[in-house]
Amino acid sequence: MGRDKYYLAIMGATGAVGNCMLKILEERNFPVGNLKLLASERSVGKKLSFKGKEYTVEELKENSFKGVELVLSSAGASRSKQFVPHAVKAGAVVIDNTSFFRMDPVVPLVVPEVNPQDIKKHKGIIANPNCSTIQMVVALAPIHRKVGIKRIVVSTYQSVSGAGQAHINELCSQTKQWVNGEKVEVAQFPFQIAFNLIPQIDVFLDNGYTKEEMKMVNETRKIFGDTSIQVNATCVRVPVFYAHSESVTVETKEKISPQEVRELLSIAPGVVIIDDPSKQKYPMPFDAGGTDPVYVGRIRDDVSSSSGISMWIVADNLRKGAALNAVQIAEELIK
Ligand code: NAP
Ligand code: 12T
Repeated sequence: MGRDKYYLAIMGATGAVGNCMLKILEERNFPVGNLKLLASERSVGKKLSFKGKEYTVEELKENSFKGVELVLSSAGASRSKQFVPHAVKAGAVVIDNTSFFRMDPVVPLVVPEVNPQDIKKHKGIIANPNCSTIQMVVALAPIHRKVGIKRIVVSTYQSVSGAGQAHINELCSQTKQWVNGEKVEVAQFPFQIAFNLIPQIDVFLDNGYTKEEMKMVNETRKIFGDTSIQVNATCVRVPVFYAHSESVTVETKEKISPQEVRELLSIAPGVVIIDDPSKQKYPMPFDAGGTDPVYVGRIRDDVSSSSGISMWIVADNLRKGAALNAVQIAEELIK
């Protein structure tokens, strides 16, 4: 690549991630020439604005990609399976946000702060990792490089926006129904999410873990290029609109102190430390929503281990967890 402006298409432009992509492309002044907004037939004719100009949404079809150079894709894994090969055949490079291609050995899985070197290995498709994986590896990569990570134990507190626009609307309507003493309607999540926690994201697998949890295991290994890292994840949906939080404990090969971790992370790209217990300063999803960094706080020794560190990691799942990471990959690609 390396030109002034690119013909860009967004698959799933009307969704929570697609919407955020439009915002971020605009904010970062990405060199968009032509722009094609694709979604389901339900959205055909809908107008979305980009840089003050209105664009009409078109139906995603196999022949949607003539002349398109770059595709940002977030219309679900089954749409990626069906349509991404057609985009590649038409000559486009696709940055895919769904889980469909992530573990494909010929597809790079990229977080620009961690493994930008993998971008150039692409054969038409670059995968964006899962939101929970992205924020965790941004914070852990500097520690892994310095002392080596043997094992990660993580519990996530994932906001409803991770599941899409309809789920954001459901937390909103259930909250109103509950406080007004009305019947709470459950349609998107398997159970009421307002004033509740659901310890299941995505489907269960035979090993007793969910698919979301195993994404964190396998994607972390692929991004770090290190299959020896052991990961144990528990993924929980919480009644928060934007930003995922994670309680993370790592066991390192060599001992590292909380102060050394703070020093490493204070110069790490994409990371902001908020960590002052004496002033009750730590990251929270309410503050992280709508912002770009991965926030890290509560950095402390693991009192149960001789070489462990515990921390609390928060980031906006629609931004760094999806749209921002994808646009950063696109920026690297056209450099
Ligand atoms: P969403 O708000 O539900 O949006 C889904 C988008 O896909 C909408 O634009 C929708 O179009 C479109 N779509 C659905 N069915 C379609 C079809 N049959 N043909 C064409 N377009 C179709 O969901 P979201 O939160 O934006 O997430 C979208 C996808 O991105 C997810 O499936 C997930 O794989 C991925 N994602 C990735 C991350 C990450 O961690 N990197 C984070 C969140 C999501 P309509 O408006 O016309 O229905
Ligand atoms: N189940 O892209 O529901 O793998 O929060 C992202 C978000 C899968 C993904 C969610 C999910 C993905 C969710």
